[in-house]
Amino acid sequence: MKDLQQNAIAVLNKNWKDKFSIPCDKLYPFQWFWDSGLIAIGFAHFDMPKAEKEIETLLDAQWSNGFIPHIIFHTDTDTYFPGPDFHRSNLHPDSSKKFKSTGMTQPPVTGFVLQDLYRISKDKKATLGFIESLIDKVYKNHEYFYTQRDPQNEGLVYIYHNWESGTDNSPIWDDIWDTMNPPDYTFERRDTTHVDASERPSKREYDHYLHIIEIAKQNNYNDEKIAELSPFLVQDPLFNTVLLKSNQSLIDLYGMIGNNEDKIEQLKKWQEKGTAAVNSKLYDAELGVYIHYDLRNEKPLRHISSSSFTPLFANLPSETQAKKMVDVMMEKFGNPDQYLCASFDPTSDRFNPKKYWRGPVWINLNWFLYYGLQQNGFKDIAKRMKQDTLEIIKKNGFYEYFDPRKEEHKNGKAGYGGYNFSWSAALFIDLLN
Ligand code: 9YW
Repeated sequence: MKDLQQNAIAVLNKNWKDKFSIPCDKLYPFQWFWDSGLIAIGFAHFDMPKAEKEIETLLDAQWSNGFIPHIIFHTDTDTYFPGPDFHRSNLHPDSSKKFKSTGMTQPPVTGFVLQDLYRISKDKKATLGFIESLIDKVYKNHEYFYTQRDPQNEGLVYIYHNWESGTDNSPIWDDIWDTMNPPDYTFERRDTTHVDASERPSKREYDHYLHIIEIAKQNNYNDEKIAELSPFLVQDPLFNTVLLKSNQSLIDLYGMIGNNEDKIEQLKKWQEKGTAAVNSKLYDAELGVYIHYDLRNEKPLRHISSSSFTPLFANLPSETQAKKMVDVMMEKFGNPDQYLCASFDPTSDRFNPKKYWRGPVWINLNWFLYYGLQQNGFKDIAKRMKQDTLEIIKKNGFYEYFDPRKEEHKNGKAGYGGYNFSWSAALFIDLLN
């Protein structure tokens, strides 16, 4: 494993571009929000200045309203579609004057990442000083979410695009696509020139993705208009868990820094309300797990995905809920012939073990679940989650996603998508240490 750790370090150093990291070569040549945060956790184990720079660069691209974009286009390249000329996020009056970016966001990992840097740091004082220098930006990002992304003041924030979820091609979104009928756009895909098309979304799926952005652009990315008009408006359990976990981290970190009582008080209010709302609105007692809610069409999306179990990561479930949820996880996803944890219910007919978010194992989701299980006292299952994660990387390398079926791993060709993928390397390092 120690050799592999050296390989992981080499992957991160190779994907480092002076002040930020790319998720992987060719397929994803820019900086992505949640990738950046998770990558910083890996760097923190062996190169704290790079970890800090990664976060500094990310926050440098923050808009004046507190919003942080999902992709920051640091360079011009035509190997990625849709690029900055399609997104045109500068239509929004508060957008960054310094960086080109998309006009959508991603799971707000920054708060808990700062706390992870502190956990890993060997020089706590210096790291706390670093955190103090930019924690207010993260607070402002949370304020953006609670004031602009919660139209009914429920304590839950919405996402307006599947690319905001991070779980971009989940079968859950099929329910939303059924409610839409976008034009048949003409465009040139780039992803399928780098990766086998069978592992990526279809042309028709891309039509839906682009259509939602067209509507946002027609309204200059105005949040109120998006809440009113976007055909995709979803309260996502993973996204809200990440926000609540980060809230808790900000409370802890402000507590350590001192003199921030007002902010702590506000964060606690968001925290209380959000926790109650996740448990009442997003918990499905019959299924025994957390699910997504379609705010546009006012209906629950009753599917089980790896996101369904992530509230463990922010300690949101009660003991009874947690127990039930882990039973469901083991019953549906825990088959000994499969690695933990498939990204979508392996017993569903929408499950596809090779296709992008429709079944494959993702290292970041396994990492959330490992810590969630561990924190909630499920030590044995946490151990299996960690061992499975390390083993699939050992057998295949640092791929973007992996086949959950063990038999596919015999010849070491069960890794799919991008290769030498940064967060797979970064979180591997964190799990090893
Ligand atoms: C895309 C970069 C991103 C991740 C997302 C993942 C994928 C990008 O890659 O989306 O172009 O499809 O779904 O979570 O941030 O690694």
